Amino acid sequence: ECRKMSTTERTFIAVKPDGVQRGLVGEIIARFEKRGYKLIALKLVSPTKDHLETHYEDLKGKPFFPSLISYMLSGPIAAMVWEGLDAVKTGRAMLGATNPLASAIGTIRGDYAIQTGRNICHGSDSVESANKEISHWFTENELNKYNNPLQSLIY
Ligand code: FUP
Repeated sequence: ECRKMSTTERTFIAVKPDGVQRGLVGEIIARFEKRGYKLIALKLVSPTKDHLETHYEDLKGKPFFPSLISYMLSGPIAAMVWEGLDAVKTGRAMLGATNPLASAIGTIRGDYAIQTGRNICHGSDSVESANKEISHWFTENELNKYNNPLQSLIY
């Protein structure tokens, strides 16, 4: 068995327009806070179509792409960056599967969603895409620096 060492990572997490409209921003933030992740950046934004098409550029050409973009344009998005051990993989695990019906109970989607096209949240799928997404959604200035002593014990 090949086990990867846990490393401190940053991931881009967003509450999509349906999640914001349903009042789930606080719930989603609370789960990341309580798990022990550190909040690096947070803002409510209404991005342009262009910005969203770049965010989802890997999905250009998929039949659902136009409806995905109009869904993402349907209201403000809560954009955030969380940091901590294995933040990318664990963040995805906390969100649940892309299709909420396949998401485990106890995950955000498994607890609050039933449709892929209204799956309330986004999380980066690799460290590489996290870095890309963080710089697409935030300026360097918006990425806060502070020390949290509780975060510093790493086995
Ligand atoms: P994820 O990495 O979980 O965000 O999943 P994808 O990148 O594959 O898809 C991004 C978004 O496209 C999903 F969150 C919802 C939408 N989508 C559909 O609407 N239909 C599909 O079949 C797949 C994805």
